[in-house]
Amino acid sequence: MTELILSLDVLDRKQAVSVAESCAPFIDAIKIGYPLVLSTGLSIVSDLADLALPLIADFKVADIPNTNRLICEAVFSAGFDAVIAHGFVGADAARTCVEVAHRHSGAAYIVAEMSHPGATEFFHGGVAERIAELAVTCRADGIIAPATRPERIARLREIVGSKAIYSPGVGAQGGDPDEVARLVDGIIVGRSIYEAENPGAEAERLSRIRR
Ligand code: O7E
Repeated sequence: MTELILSLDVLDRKQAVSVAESCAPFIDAIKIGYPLVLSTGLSIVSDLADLALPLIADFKVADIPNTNRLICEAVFSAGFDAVIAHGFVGADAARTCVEVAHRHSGAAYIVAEMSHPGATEFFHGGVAERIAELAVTCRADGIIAPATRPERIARLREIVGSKAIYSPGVGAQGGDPDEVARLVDGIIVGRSIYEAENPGAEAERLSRIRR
């Protein structure tokens, strides 16, 4: 079954908790990134802990190995269950994120290719494929691949095999959930859910589409 991951990119703590609570019965995890953490601080993690859903830190970690280690240690100490890191920084830096995650019994996912139009400038021409190979070598738990380009997901699937592929870009960015859900392990959805009049109902609708 394809998972549904809520991308909770709202800026207000009350709204974040309210959206998460209404969606909780229909989602498999919550992805939290800079917009929410910079607005509320890391205490948002404890505010969401009662929902008992995995919390994924989308900090797209992209630094030297030592700094990546410090960031990932802070992520797992804060209570997150998984971290997202960039792979273009090289195997040593990416592997550090994976090692810290696994030491904390968590998961680490590597961004192989991004979903926005400009991503083709650098990720195409073999780079995304090399990052996907790196993710396999570094024993990452999975990769991030673009819902806006299903053909690219299929290509990256050839490289990562049964490793998880999580895919943002459904809805607001134009990706078709029906088409993408068949190719990936989880779709990551933000605005289509949290900007809906009834976020819980939209999450429920998407949860039915994916199965
Ligand atoms: O377009 P939305 O509103 O459904 O939100 C998509 C979310 O996924 C948002 O947090 C954005 O930062 C993130 N994202 C992409 O949209 N494209 C990418 O290529 C990568 C990500 C991302 O989350 O990367 C780590 C999973």
